[in-house]
Amino acid sequence: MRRFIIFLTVVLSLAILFSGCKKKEDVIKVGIAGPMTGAQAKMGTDFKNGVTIAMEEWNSKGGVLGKKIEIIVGDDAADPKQAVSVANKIVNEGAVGIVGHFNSSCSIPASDVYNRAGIPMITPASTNPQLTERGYRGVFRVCGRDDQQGKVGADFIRDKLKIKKVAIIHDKTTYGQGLADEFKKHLGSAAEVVYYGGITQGDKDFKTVLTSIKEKKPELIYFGGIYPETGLLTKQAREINMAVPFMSGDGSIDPKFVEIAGDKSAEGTYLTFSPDPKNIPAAKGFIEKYNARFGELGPYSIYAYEAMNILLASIKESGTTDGKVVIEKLHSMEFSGALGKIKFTEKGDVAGSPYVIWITKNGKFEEYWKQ
Ligand code: ABU
Repeated sequence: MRRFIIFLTVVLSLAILFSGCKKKEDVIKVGIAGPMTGAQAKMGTDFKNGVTIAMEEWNSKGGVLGKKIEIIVGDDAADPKQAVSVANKIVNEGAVGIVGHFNSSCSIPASDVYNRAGIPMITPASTNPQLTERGYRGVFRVCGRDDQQGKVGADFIRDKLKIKKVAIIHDKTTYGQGLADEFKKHLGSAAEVVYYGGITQGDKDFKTVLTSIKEKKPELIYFGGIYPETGLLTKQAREINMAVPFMSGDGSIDPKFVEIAGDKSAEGTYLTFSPDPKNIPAAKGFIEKYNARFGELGPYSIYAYEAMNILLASIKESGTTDGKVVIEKLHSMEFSGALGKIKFTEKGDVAGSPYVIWITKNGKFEEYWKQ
């Protein structure tokens, strides 16, 4: 009897072990990380929506390498510490690659985790140059960089607006301050910077800093930061009778900015961002699908969709999920998809990423100026 119980225990243990192994091999898991909660949750939701459409399209065609794709959603709440925990969790759950994160301040520390695990990471939206300047072979982005974006903003001020006095505010984050500094550097002596200083992300009342800026009579206020603060700064500037135009970057070009600022306050705000995907013929199918299912496209919805497609295409072409092989495939392939042709540089940036100036008009964003 004792022998039979031991035999049964061994058989059951092996059955459990093998059923566990089989389950592991049945699907290919991809991590998707960004702020799913908190003030910037709109961006995380846009990521998730775009990636979900890509995953469903691939799964409807049989998945990749004969396996269905599953996503592991990680919420970093735009917080660098949570981003590292989320990265570890995603790696431990067996993800073979990552689409994320949103904030550069999250992507940079999280990339240490993915690099150690030897899996590729493609961010749809983190634009701080430092992300791809640290020599990590497996770190990629499908968006541009803030050294490109800050320069276009400064060129616009100098060549088009011909403004001579600007105030510069940033949100003290890797992205916000980094972008403000790039803008300031490229502006050089073309305009006088009458104010330069930081506010704190999450604060709600900026009237003290705006009042001191008002006294310096800038012709434009540049803000390096994300839409919740851009919205409040613009709204509160109008409340203290400052009609001065605002300018910001890709972190602010979201309908939420207008919702927070109000149509009238937001009117005329300049924003740097990549060209409108509505003008890319290959993006049409995705945009229609997205609109029907999730409503208006967010700025980075299509970038998240394309990051997922690129990751899965590189796995397919590699014939394996082995991170080392997939990473080299990402470096060597040219991808043709919803954003047109994408080829990564040695650093993992997109070769030739153009920025244009957008303007806010009647509560909507439209392209306004390009070099
Ligand atoms: N690039 C927009 C905001 C995300 C980030 O880079 O922090």
